[in-house]
Order: sequence, then C-alpha cells, then structure tokens
Amino acid sequence: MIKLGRRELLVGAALTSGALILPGCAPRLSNLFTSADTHVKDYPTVQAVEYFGQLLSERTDGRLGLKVYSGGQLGNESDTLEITTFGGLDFNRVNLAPLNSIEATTRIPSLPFLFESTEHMRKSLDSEIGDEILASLERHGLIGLCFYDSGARSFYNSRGPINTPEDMRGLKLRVPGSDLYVAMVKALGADAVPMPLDEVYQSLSQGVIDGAENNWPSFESGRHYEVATYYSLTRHLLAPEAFVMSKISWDKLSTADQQVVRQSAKDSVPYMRKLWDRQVEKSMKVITGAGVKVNMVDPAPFTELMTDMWSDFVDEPHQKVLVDRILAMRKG
Ligand code: GTR
Repeated sequence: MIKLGRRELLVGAALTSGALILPGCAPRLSNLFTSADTHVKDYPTVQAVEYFGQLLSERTDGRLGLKVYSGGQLGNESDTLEITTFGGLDFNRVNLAPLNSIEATTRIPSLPFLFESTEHMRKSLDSEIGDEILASLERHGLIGLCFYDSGARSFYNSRGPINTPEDMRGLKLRVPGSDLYVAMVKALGADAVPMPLDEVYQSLSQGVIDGAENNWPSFESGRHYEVATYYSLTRHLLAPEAFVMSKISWDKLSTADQQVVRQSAKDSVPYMRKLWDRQVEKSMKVITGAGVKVNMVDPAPFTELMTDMWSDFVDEPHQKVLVDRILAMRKG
C-alpha cells in the first residue's frame, strides 16, 4: 500500500474533487474557506486571520466564512504555500522568508537593516511600495492581501552572548529556508542551517544547532528560550508577515466579494498591530522572567557585513528603485 503524506493528501484532494476534504475532517461547506498558520491559536497572526474571517462573515451575511488551521497542523510554511498555489488551501499566513524563493520582489523587505524602525517598516509597506510587492505574487498563483507585523528578529543561542560578529564564528544557527537568510548568517561568519520552525526546539535540545534568530513572540511561543538562554538584540530584520489567498479561490469570487476580502484583510491590520505590540510586551516578560540573559548589541559592525550582501539579492533595476524609495522614507 502506498503511504501518502499530509501534503500529498491535501494536494490530491484539491486536484481531484474541487471541493476540498481535509484529512480527518468532514467535507467543507462550499462557503467555508481554509487558512493555515504555523503559529499556535492565540498568536497574533492567527488571531488576526480569525478576525479577518469574522469580518468576512459579517460583511457577506454569513455567505463566506473561514476556518484557520493553526499550529502548523497542515505542514510547514513552504509546503502549505505550495498547496495554496494549487488551490488546496484558500488562504495562508506566512513569513516573507518562504516567499523569497518564489518571488524576488519579496526579498526587498527581507533585506537586513533596511528598515530603521517599526514605524519606517509600516510606513513603507502601507504605501504603494507595499501594494506593488503584494501584487508581484499574483503571477505565482497567490493574491497578496496585506502585511502583518513581525517585530525585530535577533539572534539567540545556547553558548554565550553575541556582542560582535566575532562571537558568531562557528555557531550553527537555524534559519528559515531562504537563500537570503543563509547568506545573511554566513556573512557574519556563522554556519546557517535551513530548517522549518517546528524542528527548532528539538534541534536546540539535542545540540544539532546552537541557536537561531527570531522575534520575541516566536522565541517565546516555540519555547526556544528554555534551551537557548542567550538573546542578543541585533534587531537585524524587521521583515513583515504576509497574508495571501490562492488565486484559484480568488478567481471563483465575484468582484464584489473580492473587494470584501481585500478590505477585510486591510481592516485586520490595525487589529493585528495592537495584538502584536501587547504580545511583544508579554513575551519579553516571560523570557526575562525565565532568566534568559538578554544583551543589547551595537548594530554597526553587523550592519556593515549584512548590507554588503544586498546587491546579491536585489539586482534588478526596478527593485533597486524600490529599495531607494524605502531608504528615502527613513527619518535618520
Ligand atoms: C516567525 C514567523 C513565522 C515563521 C518563523 C520562522 O517570526 O512568524 O511565520 O516564518 O518566524 O522563523 O520560521
């Protein structure tokens, strides 16, 4: 008997039936959309997408609804994205990292030290630059709906505090599956180990890796702080999350419903930002309360090494223009 994995089952169901049947679930109602998230149910991204689903339902008098499969139960972000492009999932909330290999324009907000602050990131991506990056996904079977906050990513590890790039030499650090992240960590002299998020805790506990990099809420919710007890605030990335819809599902909607989907996604952004800011505070308390040694870092030597690699990832003239426009929005 051929044993099929979760991914094959999902893709197979989507391709053969048209009406998706999730493994272990009853057949879905024609108006109940599906969405995936790698994070647990109470994480801000999941809550924001749930809120989006409520708006959708209210604004269509219950004709359209949404079920969010959280906690990575449908697979890691790269796999669920692929399923979304096939129409096996209607929506997906992912980080920009797995989109980096699909569409080069998404590398722009993922460039280390591009944004000087959360305010700068929000302002740039709330402008038509953000709209253009979201629109670039359409040729890959995805409708980019909005960006959500993801705070600042910094390095954590089990060996000791990182103050300068020299402290990173020889460290084995997990990164998401994106060439840009691999290059970023290599530029600092550490070894990059691409791996899905759900494997990080175990790999840290078993010493397969020494550390990783992420924002406060992910560092907390994955319980990575229990095993990697040094958190060094390099704040090298302020790349956002993305909320996308399958173009196959999108094309089945009326123009009026497409408008409701777009607007509801946009309206979930301020809600998410409030939840996010609160969650960062909460996670900081949990992590520092658990005795994790947190240290501030002078970003200068990191910035120098990590901005050198920008040109390897943004080489197309129009993308360079977008980068320049983002830089022009800096205050400092
Ligand atoms: C988190 C992000 C997730 C995932 C994760 C990772 O900050 O919210 O979507 O991409 O990082 O490092 O894999």
